[in-house]
Order: sequence, then structure tokens, then C-alpha cells
Amino acid sequence: MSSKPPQHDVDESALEVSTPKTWAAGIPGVLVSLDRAVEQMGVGRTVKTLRLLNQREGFDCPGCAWPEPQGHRKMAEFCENGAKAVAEEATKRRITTAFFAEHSIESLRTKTDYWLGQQGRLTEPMVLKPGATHYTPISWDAAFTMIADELNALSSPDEAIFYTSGRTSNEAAFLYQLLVRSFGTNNLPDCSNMCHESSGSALNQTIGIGKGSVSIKDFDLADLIVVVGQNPGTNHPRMLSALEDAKKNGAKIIAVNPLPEAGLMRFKNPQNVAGVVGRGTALCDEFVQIKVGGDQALFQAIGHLLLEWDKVDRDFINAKTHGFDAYAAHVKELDWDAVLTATGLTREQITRVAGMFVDSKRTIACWAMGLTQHKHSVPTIQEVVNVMFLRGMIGKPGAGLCPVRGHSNVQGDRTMGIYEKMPEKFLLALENEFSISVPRKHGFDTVDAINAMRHGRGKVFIAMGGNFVSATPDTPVTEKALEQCSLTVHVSTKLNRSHVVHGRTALILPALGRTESDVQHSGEQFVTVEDSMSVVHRSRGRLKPASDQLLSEVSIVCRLARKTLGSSHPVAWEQFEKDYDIIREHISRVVPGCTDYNTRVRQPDGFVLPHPPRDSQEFATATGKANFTASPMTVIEVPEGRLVMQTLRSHDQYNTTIYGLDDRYRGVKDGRRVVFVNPDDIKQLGFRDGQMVNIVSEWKDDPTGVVERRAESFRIVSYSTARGCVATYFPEANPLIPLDSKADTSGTPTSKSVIVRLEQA
Ligand SMILES: Nc1nc2c(c(=O)[nH]1)N[C@H]1C(S)=C(S)[C@@H](COP(=O)(O)OP(=O)(O)OC[C@H]3O[C@@H](n4cnc5c(=O)[nH]c(N)nc54)[C@H](O)[C@@H]3O)O[C@H]1N2
Ligand SMILES: Nc1nc2c(c(=O)[nH]1)N[C@H]1C(S)=C(S)[C@@H](COP(=O)(O)OP(=O)(O)OC[C@H]3O[C@@H](n4cnc5c(=O)[nH]c(N)nc54)[C@H](O)[C@@H]3O)O[C@H]1N2
Ligand SMILES: [Mo]
Repeated sequence: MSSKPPQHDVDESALEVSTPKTWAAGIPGVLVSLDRAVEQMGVGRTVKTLRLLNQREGFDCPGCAWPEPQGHRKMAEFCENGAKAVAEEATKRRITTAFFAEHSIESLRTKTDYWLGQQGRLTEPMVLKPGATHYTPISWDAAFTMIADELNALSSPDEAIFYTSGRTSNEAAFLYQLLVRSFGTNNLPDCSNMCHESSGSALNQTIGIGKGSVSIKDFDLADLIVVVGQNPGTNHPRMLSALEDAKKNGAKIIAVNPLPEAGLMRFKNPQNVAGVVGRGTALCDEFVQIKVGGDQALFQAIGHLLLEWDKVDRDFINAKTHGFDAYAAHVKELDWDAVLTATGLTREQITRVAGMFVDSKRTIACWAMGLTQHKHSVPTIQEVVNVMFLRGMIGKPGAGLCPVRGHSNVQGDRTMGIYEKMPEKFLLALENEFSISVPRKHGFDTVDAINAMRHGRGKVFIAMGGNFVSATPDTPVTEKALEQCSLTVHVSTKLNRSHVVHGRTALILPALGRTESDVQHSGEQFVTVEDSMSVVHRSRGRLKPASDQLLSEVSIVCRLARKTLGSSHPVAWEQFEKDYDIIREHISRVVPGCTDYNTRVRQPDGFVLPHPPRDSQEFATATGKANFTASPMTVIEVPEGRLVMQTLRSHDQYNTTIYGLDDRYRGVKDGRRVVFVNPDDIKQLGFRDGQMVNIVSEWKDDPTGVVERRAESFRIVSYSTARGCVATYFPEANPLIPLDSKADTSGTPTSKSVIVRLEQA
């Protein structure tokens, strides 16, 4: 039995606020996951689906990119939010032709992403013809012809933009970039541009590879784990088990966050007795309630203290690093006043934290969006790296750098070539493998792509998954950019706002999801994915597809390629979809580290991609060493009466997919338009808890001066957040983020630092 999709949309007047929780998971987590699963899938399908989640013979969770344990896997290797992610995809609800006949585009545009997503799985290709009021069915063949004609009519391949979200399998991603580059452009923006791009930029320069250096086993060996700018209780709940095990082995945990997130404080593991009936495990030993954007200052101060105390690893520094003297000279001159202003912390606490680094022989530093989405994100991450270098904490057991990825295959997609500026070595290998020539000019990243569409330089937009208009900044600007396209195409599993904010013509192409079986000419196929720790493994869905009209992403790319590139194109596109082993043969010859791919992905736990700093303390940087960096300290300037706003995820959403309206740990229910404000700021600004306000962001748009952006009707929620720092949910607050407010070097939108003021609504 499964419930009907909701007819009514979110009613913000029903919003309820209660006391935030001080612990995560436990029995409520299990109950919510079962409840949501049964509501969407019914009992039989729930049992079948959750049994296969993250098992060797099953499918990779479409939730986060946290790795599965190697060797023994528990029966239920999933978490509450993994179960919700699966329920969202394996739902029994369906969107049919009748739905589109009933709902005009005009009416669908008034709905929230929550309502749109809750309607169920997309089941057949649909087209919105120029000037039409409703989507209508179209055959796959006609859809591919339409796209091919539009693409081939462009005056340059660079007028087409090919976006990728992070769920696409390695096989589909590899073929997609091959299609795009064969067509003649590197316009391959992806969700990573808005996510961990800053980590990639920071790490490439300092360690020579844009990926984390730890494996899951290192968590058992570490004696200090620092979790900076990350909310694992919601976004990587299986990480809590790793943290719990680490604690049992004696590790200490430091959490650096403007908010006391429940999952950082205490974990009740539902898989053991203490978690069910007891108080669970206290996780963080030191909670560092930092101001938004203050992390760079904090880590400079830690570096300063380590040097002052002479508690650094001279052997590592001398043998393996470059730039130490310049860095040491720079942090020696530390301005403590600036540090205290930027961080909002006391000198005592910073000293205590630095002491914990000194006491640790094996330290892991984890981070996520709290570090990557600021103007000074790249130097901030590099400051964390500096401190880890000082202590020699890379390339040894129990220690290392751990950027915790978001989408389940975002890291794999990059490995497979989804990148607007892929290195020459990869492009050359691609050319040699397929006897083609591919362009060298760098393509658009996400923000560039929006600017190109806005100014008429981008005309066809194709998305392999994702929800571009809701995930990107400056919503009204982005929407207008998309509307200027001649064609917008979305390969999707669920309905979202990007389908209803469209180009002159729009197509929805429904794809198989992770949970579904993928049967092709040579039989049932599996795909491969890469987790946050560079482990590549198989994923195989078993459920009957949501509709017999769905195509796999691999099939969609192959058929589109044949139409677009013509039958004389040297790549044997028709072979790939018959047997995915053939794709993997090519991957093994083109993608570094993937030799013998077909054999190695068939090993029970897959295989681990090479990572020179992790494996042998080798650093393929410009200097051949691990590079220290010396960067000026950034203190975010906040004018009088203004606040710094960060946007974050509730416990009941997956990016723009809103599972439900219960941000359980923060105590916010049945509504999402809230702004979390420190009680002292509420008082000082003359507001009161519960009051309705409009949020106005202020951005100096050269040369025109200050530009205001406005989002209306948010309820103030008095909350423990660092002074001067407020938080709202993504994507509701995206209209407030200026398109051109982005991180230096990486170009990531500054979703975690926007200057705003509140106005009475
Ligand atoms: N259930 C679920 N799982 C997910 C996702 C989801 O939406 N739902 N999304 C997936 C994706 S794509 C990603 S990228 C990850 C995101 O995972 P997270 O990065 O954990 O996600 P956010 O909600 O953006 O939370 C960022 C955290 O950083 C803190 N923060 C904000 N600004 C600062 C700062 O300046 N300094 C510090 N130290 N902390 C700061 C916030 O208070 C918050 O706790 O999760 C992935 N997993
Ligand atoms: N303000 C603000 N903005 C942000 C962020 C933030 O923290 N604050 N975070 C940023 C981050 S970290 C990220 S990663 C981006 C996310 O940006 P996106 O990846 O573009 O967005 P999602 O919401 O994850 O995409 C959801 C859609 O993907 C489709 N989908 C789901 N599974 C599949 C599948 O298997 N195949 C296909 N083809 N389609 C599928 C469904 O149709 C669903 O509606 O948002 C960014 N935007
Ligand atoms: Mo992400």
C-alpha cells in the first residue's frame, strides 16, 4: 500500500518550532526511515530494496558518497537518509501523460520543488513545444532527432552546454564526455563546481591531486578527527558509525561549526543496544562555535602556535615539502585581534585546540560545504593543509585529508572526464583510443554557463540529472538565462523546477535509477561508481523499472550520439549500450589508474584508485613537493546592522529534492522559510523570535554600486549560531546569492557567505 502524492503544497503558516535535539539517529531515525520507505514503496518493495542497499551484490546508495566498510558489511548498511533517498527513487508513485495533461506549465511553476518531487517517477519522454501550455508525449527517436537538429544548427559547438549532476555512473559519464568532446566543446559544467571544486583547487596545488588521502580504515587508527564545516548527522550519517568506532578506540573529535549540529554532539547507533536504550556515544570533545568564514584565521592561528611551541614534524617538512620558510614567516606575524574578530572564538579555546593537534600522532581533517562555499575557500582549505603538513599528517596510517564528497558519484564523474578543463594527458588518451580529435579550449563551469546563456552565448542546455535552476545561485537570473535557450533537455528520474523553467522547446527524458535493473542486449548490466575515498566498485539495481519506457543513461547518451554525430563517426556507439563491459574496456585504456578495469571492479570490494600522497608521500605538484601556501588572512567585512548568511540542508532533503518537512534535529517542522538567528542578534537588531522578516542581500556589483536581492517571508528562529551569523535553507534562499559572488580560483558560488539584512515583513 502506498499513499497518494500530496495535492496541497507546503503551507508555511503551519510551521512549528521546537527545542533542537542534542543527539542524532537512534530509534526515531529507524522509525522515520521505515515510515517514509513504506509510504513511498509499500512493505514488500521496502524489504526487497533496503536489503540490497550498499551490499556487494546490490546497488550503491544514491545518497551520499561515504564509503562502504570493506570486508564485513552489516545487514542494514544504510542510514535514515539513505533510506529516504532510496524511497524517493523506488517510490510507487508515477507521473503519467494524464498528469501533464492536467497540469499546465503555468500552474506547475507555482509549485515548490517539494510538491513537484513528491508526484512520483517520470515514466515517458515528454516535449514542451514552442508556445505550448502543456508537456505532451514524444517518442524517444523523435526526441533524439530534435536534439541533434538543434545541436547541429548551432553556429559553434561552444553554444551548447552539457551539465552533469553527481549520480551518473562512471560508464554513462565516460560516454557523455566522449559525446560532448566529439561534438566539439568542453562545456561540461557539473554540480562539483558548486560543491567541492574549492577542495580540488586547493589540493591540486598543494598535494598534486584533487582528492582526499584517507581510507575508511584510517578512522579506526586515528587519535584525532577534526570535522570542519560539515554536518554528518544529516548529510553523511554512516560517518557517525566511523566516528563512534574511532571514539571507542580512544580518538578525540573536534567539531568546528557555527551551529551545534546534533550529529556532531552525540550518536545513538540503532545497531547496538547502547544506541537503542542508552544515551549513545558522545562524539565531539571540543565544539568550536566559529563564525562563518573564520576557519582560515583559526587554522593560521593553530599553525602559528605549533611553530611557536616548535611542535612540528621537521623530518617531514624537510624531506617532503616546499615553501615552509615563507609560510612560517607569514604566520609568525599573526594578528591575534584579527583572528578573534574573524573567528569569534577566545584565544584560550584556540590554544586548547592547537594543543590537541600536538597531542595527536594520527590526525584526520574532514570538511565539506562549510569550507568550500566562501570567497576565500581555496586559501581556507589550504590553511588546513598547512597545519596537517606541519604535523606530517599525510600519507601515513590513521592520518590525512578527507574532503567528504556529496553526490554518490560526483568524484567518479570527474575521474571519467566530466570537467570543463580536463588535463591534456586525458584528452590525448581519448583521441588515441577513439581516433578522434577533441577541443582543447576550456569550457564553461556552472557560473560561466549561466552567464553564457544569459548573454545569448549558450543556446542549448542539456542536463544529465540534477536540478540546475534550483541548485544554482541567483534564481531569477538563472531562470531568465535558461528561458533564453532555444532548447533545454533534462535526463531525469523525478520532476523538478528545471523542467518547468524552460527554453523555447523543452524535453524531459526519463532515465533508469540506481535501484532498477538495467537489461540490455547482452543481459543484465551493472555500472560502477567511485566513493569519497577513491574506491571504485559495482552497483547493480534489481527492481523492475518504474516504466517500460525508461532508458538507461548509457542508452540515452549512445542514441543521442548516433543521431548527433552521424553514422560515419569513428566511435562505435551502437556497441556500448549492448554490453557495458565494452565501455569499461575503453575506460581501462583512457582513464589513469583504471587498467584492467573489468576484472578489478568484479573483485568483491572493487579496487582503490592510486593516490601518490596517500600511497607513498609523493606529490605531483609543480615543485614536486607538498606545497605550503602563505595567504593573507580574510576577515569578512560586515557593515553595521548586517549579518553573514549561510545556506544549508535540512535533515529532510537531498539538495533540491525535499523529502519531507521535518528538520528533526533543529526542531523545525512543516515549513522551510526560516532564518536561524542568534538570540543576542535578534535583540540587538530589535526583532523578536518568531517574527516574520524579509531577507535582503547586499552585493556590490561593479561598476553599478550596491545591488539588493530580496527573499520574502521568513520566520526568525532563535537559535544557537555564532554571533552575527544566520542560516537559511537551500534552495529557498538561493535568490539571495549573487551569481558573480564566487570563490577565488575555484569559481564556486559563495552559498555559505552572503551579507544580508533583515527587514520586518
Ligand atoms: N541527506 C542528505 N545527504 C546529503 C545531501 C543532502 O542534501 N541530504 N547533500 C549531499 C551533497 S551534494 C553534499 S555536497 C553534502 C553536503 O554536506 P554538508 O557540507 O554537511 O552540508 P550543508 O548542509 O551545506 O552543511 C554545511 C555545514 O557547514 C556549517 N558551516 C557553514 N558555514 C561554515 C563556516 O564558515 N565554517 C564552518 N566551520 N562551518 C560552516 C553549517 O553550519 C553546516 O553544519 O552532503 C551530501 N549528502
Ligand atoms: N544555496 C546553496 N546552493 C547550493 C548548495 C548549498 O549548499 N547552498 N549546494 C550545492 C551543491 S553541494 C550541489 S552538489 C548542488 C546540487 O545540484 P544538483 O545535483 O543539480 O541537484 P539535485 O537536487 O541533487 O538534483 C536532483 C534531481 O536529480 C534527478 N536525479 C536523481 N537521481 C537521478 C539519476 O539517477 N539519474 C538522473 N538522470 N537524474 C537523477 C532528479 O530528477 C532530481 O530532481 O547544489 C548546489 N547548490
Ligand atoms: Mo554537493
